[in-house]
Amino acid sequence: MADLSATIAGVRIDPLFMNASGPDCTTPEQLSGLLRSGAGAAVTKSMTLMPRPGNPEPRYMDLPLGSINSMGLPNLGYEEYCRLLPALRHEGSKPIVASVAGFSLSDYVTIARAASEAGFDLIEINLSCPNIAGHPQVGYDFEASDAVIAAVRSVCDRPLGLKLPPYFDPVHHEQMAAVLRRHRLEFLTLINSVGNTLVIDADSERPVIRPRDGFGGLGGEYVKPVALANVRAFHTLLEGRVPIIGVGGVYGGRDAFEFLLAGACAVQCGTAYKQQGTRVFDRLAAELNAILERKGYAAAAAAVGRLRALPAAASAPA
Ligand code: HRO
Repeated sequence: MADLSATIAGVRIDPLFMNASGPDCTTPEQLSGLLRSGAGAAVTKSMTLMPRPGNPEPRYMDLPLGSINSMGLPNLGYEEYCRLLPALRHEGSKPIVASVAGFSLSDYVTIARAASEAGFDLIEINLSCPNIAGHPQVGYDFEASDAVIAAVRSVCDRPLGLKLPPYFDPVHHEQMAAVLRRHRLEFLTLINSVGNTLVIDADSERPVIRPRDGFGGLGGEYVKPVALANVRAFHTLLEGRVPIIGVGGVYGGRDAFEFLLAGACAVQCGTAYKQQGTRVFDRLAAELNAILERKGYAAAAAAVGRLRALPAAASAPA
């Protein structure tokens, strides 16, 4: 059996799989189910200052190769998640990750401080919710991101990380990496759904989800190459110094192995968890273990960032 653990800022995640903040991690029952499952950690739905019912339905749709959502941050509010934490600890010793969202700098500070004081094992600051009208994704504004990171870091004693949106141009990878180098961060989660996509049902001639005229975040197989590229870009630009949790299109052990090669040390699962439930985590671990054993890796950690270069092209005849 290969060692499937990841360690982030001293927090051991074994196996290295967890849910992505998103589907089915809002209620205490859902979080308990994750803690009792084969996942190595559980992540909460992004918590806001006040409880929210979220956007009108339909707001999530399975697609042939993934999903689209515009959930609109339905959650119980940060005070309830902080209050629930001691009871969730009774489900076992797995790390519990607080996902934090905000509509202002002061929201982020209030929630991050409370989550840190409550004792969540990791705190993941969501800078990339694509689905709230009038609130652009913070991660696409480098100055605003810098200010949020500085402010939450100053009130957060627990390991702190960011969940970033996908970037599509190397200039943006470099600009965000420059921001990240200015701060102490224990991890990055890459990537959130690909925001503001539109799926149309040709039969009904309508969008498949209701909120925001059908615009929503795309997940699943569609986004895996985007996610892998972002993991690779930040792993390279930050010289492997900041642990990365990869997310986007993980359905099987082979997908997870690709994320390890790109530079992730742990992996989250969103759409596949939504579609298959908690049993997905046992399958992911078994499949990743089989790949690592077959390839002769004693530990998942040994594969992190080990993407090989293509061999040099043969030179053209003179
Ligand atoms: O709740 C949502 O609509 C949502 C959030 Cl917060 C997020 O970060 N990413 C996403 O695809 N949906």
